[in-house]
Amino acid sequence: MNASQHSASIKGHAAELGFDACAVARAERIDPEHRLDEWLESGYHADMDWLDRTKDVRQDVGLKLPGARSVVVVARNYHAQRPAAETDTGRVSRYAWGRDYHRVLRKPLRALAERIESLVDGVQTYCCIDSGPVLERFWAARSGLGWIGKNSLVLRSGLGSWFFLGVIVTTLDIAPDAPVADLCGACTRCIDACPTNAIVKPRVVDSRRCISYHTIENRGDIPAGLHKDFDDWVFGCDTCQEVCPWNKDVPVTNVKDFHARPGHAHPALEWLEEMDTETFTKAFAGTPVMRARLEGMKRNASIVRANQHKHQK
Ligand code: B12
Repeated sequence: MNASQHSASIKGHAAELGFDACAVARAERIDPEHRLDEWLESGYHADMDWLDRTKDVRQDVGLKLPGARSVVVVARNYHAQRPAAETDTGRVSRYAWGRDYHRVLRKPLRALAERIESLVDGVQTYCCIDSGPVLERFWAARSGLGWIGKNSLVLRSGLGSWFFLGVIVTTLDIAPDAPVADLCGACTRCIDACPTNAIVKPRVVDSRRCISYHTIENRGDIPAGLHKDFDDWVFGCDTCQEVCPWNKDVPVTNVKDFHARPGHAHPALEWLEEMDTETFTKAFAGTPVMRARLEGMKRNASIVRANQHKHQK
């Protein structure tokens, strides 16, 4: 098999495994044009120090997998219908309504890696879904799986940005695909709609202002000046995706695990406020919400509660 046949075989298997898209890039060191250094130096990572600590590996997959030659990128649609909200509830971002995507995607991604390893003796792979030191969006753009939208998320025609990325770095030589055109055009809806002005310029998010960062990753106090702009978001935020024209008419995912569990798209504020560790674990174990921890969810619920009081006045 040659490099093009490898590509066809891998993409065929990715489709069989249920991935909605698969594309390949040549594994090269990411040059400074990527601007990770600039982003970190600007402090846009807030207190996510792990991004800074791993920046060398993030810019060179060869440090993670010596001899790396190709990067295979896959996408999995998580788009589901938002249930109607009841009163006195908060809003959870779409990606977190069901089972944790790391868990859902681990097996199929591993199965794809095994297929890659089986193509030529001695081939090695490294799999990553979100938590590994890999710049997944860079590789998605470089491989032509999609383009980087002004909200910094990867967009693909037909899928919008409602998909998770997974990456396999491999020593196998696979024919690379070409990047696709940026189709954002003159549109600035995501930048204009961000309630906290976190998109400081096209494709650059300042986490210190991002509702998603504060409600999920921030372990401390949330700056008081931002509270009112949280509106009813208790976990994550989808505003910059909801306004995106490419996100209209995206098909509903066939992954049942990503559909909303009862009460999880709009959890009752009182339920969150009064929750003890046992109830929290029972309700959210195995879902992305665990990342915020119980204290984080209580903090977020109290901000949303205060916002709702203000609306009622
Ligand atoms: C840290 C992180 C966050 C942080 C920081 C976000 C950020 N914008 O960097 C926080 C907590 C805020 C966050 C939030 C969200 N995240 Co997040 N996050 C990550 C993580 C772990 C690393 C991202 C990273 O390295 N950031 C540093 C920046 C510098 O790197 P980058 O984004 O690749 O940078 C691109 C642009 O900045 C661009 N760029 C910069 N300047 C310029 C200038 C020009 C001219 C150009 C052309 C380009 C350019 O260059 C890069 C292109 O490679 C990735 C998983 C991974 N391992 O990659 C998931 C990931 C990006 N997140 C994801 C998701 C789903 C989200 C949320 C939608 C969740 C939610 N609903 O709340 C939000 C979206 C917020 C937003 N608009 O970004 C998905 C995105 C899928 C997709 N379709 O794109 C990922 C890929 C996880 C996954 N495996 O699916 N996230």
